[in-house]
Amino acid sequence: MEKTFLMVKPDGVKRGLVGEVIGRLERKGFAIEAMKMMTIERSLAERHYAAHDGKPFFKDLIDYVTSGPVVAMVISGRSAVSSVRKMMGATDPSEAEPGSVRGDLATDISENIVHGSDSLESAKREIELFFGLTSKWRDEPCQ
Ligand code: IDP
Ligand code: MG
Repeated sequence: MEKTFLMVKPDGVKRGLVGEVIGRLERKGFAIEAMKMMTIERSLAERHYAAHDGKPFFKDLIDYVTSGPVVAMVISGRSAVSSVRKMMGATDPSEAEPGSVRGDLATDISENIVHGSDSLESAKREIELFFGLTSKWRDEPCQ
């Protein structure tokens, strides 16, 4: 069993797609371990997306992801990290497979509804960033 971090980004919340995303995860068989709606501070957004610092779209990405509430979640299940990434679809919705969240519901490479951790290491880092190092997460390694 693995845990991963998933976030419905501001465009997904504004478009009323939180239930759609959660429904897909639940029907697949994943469990929601933790969930909260929040508006991200710039400093948290910059840490979360630190790997993209310096890229041409970085400022727009931070503006966008802090532009309204997000719904942040910890999802658990078998091969949750890679499986949730497949369910999200490719970053660019024009390349995302039909049947995926982005393939079915998005057209824009920047406003692409969801974020999901891309590795076990990212999942652990992102869960800690958004949900903190509570004793629960410290005692349960993220895999
Ligand atoms: P991911 O969300 O599929 O993991 P990343 O490459 O990690 O994709 O990029 C993070 C986010 O940055 C994307 O989901 C998207 O919102 C935005 N982004 C990525 N590449 C571009 C781009 O070329 N132009 C504009 N925004 C981008
Ligand atoms: Mg990424």
